[in-house]
Amino acid sequence: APAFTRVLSIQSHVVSGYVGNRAATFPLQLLGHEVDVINTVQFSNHTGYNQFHGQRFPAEHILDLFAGLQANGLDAGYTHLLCGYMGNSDNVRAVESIAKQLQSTNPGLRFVLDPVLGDDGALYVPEELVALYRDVLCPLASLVTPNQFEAELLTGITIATIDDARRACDKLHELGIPNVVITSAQLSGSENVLHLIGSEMDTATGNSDQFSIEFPRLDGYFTGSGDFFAALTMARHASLAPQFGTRLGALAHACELATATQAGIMEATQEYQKATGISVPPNLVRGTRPSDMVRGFELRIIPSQSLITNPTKQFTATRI
Ligand code: PXL
Repeated sequence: APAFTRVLSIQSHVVSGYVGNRAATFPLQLLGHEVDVINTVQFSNHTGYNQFHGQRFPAEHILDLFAGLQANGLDAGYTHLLCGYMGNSDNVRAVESIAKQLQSTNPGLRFVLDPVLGDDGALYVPEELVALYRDVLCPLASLVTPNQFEAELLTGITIATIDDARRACDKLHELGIPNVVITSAQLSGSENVLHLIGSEMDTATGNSDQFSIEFPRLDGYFTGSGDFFAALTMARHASLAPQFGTRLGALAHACELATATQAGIMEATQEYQKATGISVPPNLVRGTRPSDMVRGFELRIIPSQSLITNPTKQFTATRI
């Protein structure tokens, strides 16, 4: 029987489109996990559009919703906490408090942390969040999914080679995190491919299973793909970890499956963007956004949902 998991996911909500909880909830549910959702913001659409309306919720609102769950004993069954974009230090502190309370009720609770700080050399949160994530949230996490820039910020290591990435993983393990996934790194000499680098540490023996997965770099607009990928990796790892027990290898297999889905969804999204005449400048700088976002820029998560349960691509982890 599949492991029964109940996830509390604390992320953004958008009315239209797929970022934050709107990118994370569906793949988790489709893969069989129960998901409860706390929204940190409610916006009409993601912030890359010309305009967005809505509100950021204060940290007290997030803590109040959690207190409501506690008042009814609804916090007792969580097996996982998943967090994405927090945006400010009050929200990071609220998540710290929730993670600690959940871990005191259930010492086996797994905290999956996507340390959203920025991308491609640009921070999109206040700078003080780097130290807060490193010193306050990372020590509580069982799985982290930084991108290359975030891993560099958290470790102080510039990642240009596989070996740099391995050292960054080791440094993240030293913070107390057993499962590390650097979700995409542009390594020197690898023009059109990106590397995922993962490392699973057996905390009892100190042995680690380190691996890389190469995948194609696509041109297109993929806002929310990091949120989607973190949820997919979490979902696959939650199902596989009990099967692997004390054996290493669950993280690598989870990343193979998550990458296969991610690559398929991104290809479908790119094909749709091409078919609808949405042009991607050939010299698009990753992280930049078009001046007139339309619905067609959103990830094709729903139309290509079969790729979540049954990815058609196959990726294989190489031990490094
Ligand atoms: O992680 C992407 C994301 C999450 N939440 C909100 C966003 C974005 C990207 O633009 O605007 C509100």
